[in-house]
Amino acid sequence: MLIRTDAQAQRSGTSIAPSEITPRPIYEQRRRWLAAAGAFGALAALPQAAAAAGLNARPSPLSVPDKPAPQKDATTYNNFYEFGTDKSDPHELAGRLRTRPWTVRLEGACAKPQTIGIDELLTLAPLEERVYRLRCVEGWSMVIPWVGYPLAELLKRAQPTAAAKFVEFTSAQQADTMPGLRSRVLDWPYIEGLRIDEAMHPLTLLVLGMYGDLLPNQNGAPLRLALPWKYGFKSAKSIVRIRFLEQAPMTSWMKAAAHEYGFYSNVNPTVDHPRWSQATERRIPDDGFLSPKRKTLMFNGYEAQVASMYTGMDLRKFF
Ligand SMILES: Nc1nc2c(c(=O)[nH]1)N[C@H]1C(S)=C(S)[C@@H](COP(=O)(O)O)O[C@H]1N2
Ligand SMILES: [Mo]
Repeated sequence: MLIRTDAQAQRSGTSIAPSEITPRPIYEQRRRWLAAAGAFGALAALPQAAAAAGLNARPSPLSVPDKPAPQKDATTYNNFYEFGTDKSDPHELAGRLRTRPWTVRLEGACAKPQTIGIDELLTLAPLEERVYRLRCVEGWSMVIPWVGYPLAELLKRAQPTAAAKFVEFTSAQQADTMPGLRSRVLDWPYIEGLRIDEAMHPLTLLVLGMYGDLLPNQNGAPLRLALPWKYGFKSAKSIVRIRFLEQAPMTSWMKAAAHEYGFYSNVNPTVDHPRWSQATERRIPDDGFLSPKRKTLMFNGYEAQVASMYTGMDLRKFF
């Protein structure tokens, strides 16, 4: 069965079951047909598009109007250092990543520590399609239609206590499927962190899919974050553990180079990375190497929604 109706989903009590997810080749074929029919560019605007492609997701008012990158670019130009440091490594090498069974452990400063399986995660809250800008610290950006729901929906189930001031995210470490782990470029597993208010912010998305389908391995299957006002590396992929902490966690990138990667890492065109200017960016795939670069926006264009979390903070010091 390729397309599930709402009635069918209701009868079985779930919005989707892993066995009913469209096999990749069929999905690719449908994508090509959609592209040929000219429907591709209108994806974000079509309420039925995500449902027809595999996941039942309603379009979110928090989407940006920017045109999403073609799926091909978003799935072949990636950073996922567990598979290597080249942009082509993740899509060439992530195929062996085991994404089923998969559980996420919630622990630390919370009243209800628990382990949740991926199938339950897929039905925990209504799925939304959110078109977000992703700005990589290396100076490129992409627009991606994610499918997921606010991370807060998951976090509140663990009932964080008053001591929970920060949240730590740990990515999977599968020695036999992740060739990049053999390189000491980062201290594994990949660890990221947020302040609790950032983690609970309605823009912070727990991502389970993109382009209307489940996440491809190279994009962080089966679940990752999308934090559109922060540099891309804050959006940890293939998460297995979420820990509530009293102190800020030490992140992998801070360990690797604390003067280059700050804990906050909010997109800020006025604070440069030592090796890359953050004032401008190249949008993939629209901006070629010869086109003029476009200006990077404060908080990546999400200033109205997030600036109040940082009032009174010196953003040069807390970069
Ligand atoms: N576990 C893990 N998460 C990660 C990374 C990584 O190397 N390992 N790379 C980050 C970086 S630098 C970016 S820009 C985004 C890229 O996400 P995308 O491949 O879906 O575009 O993932 C982030 N999440
Ligand atoms: Mo990045």
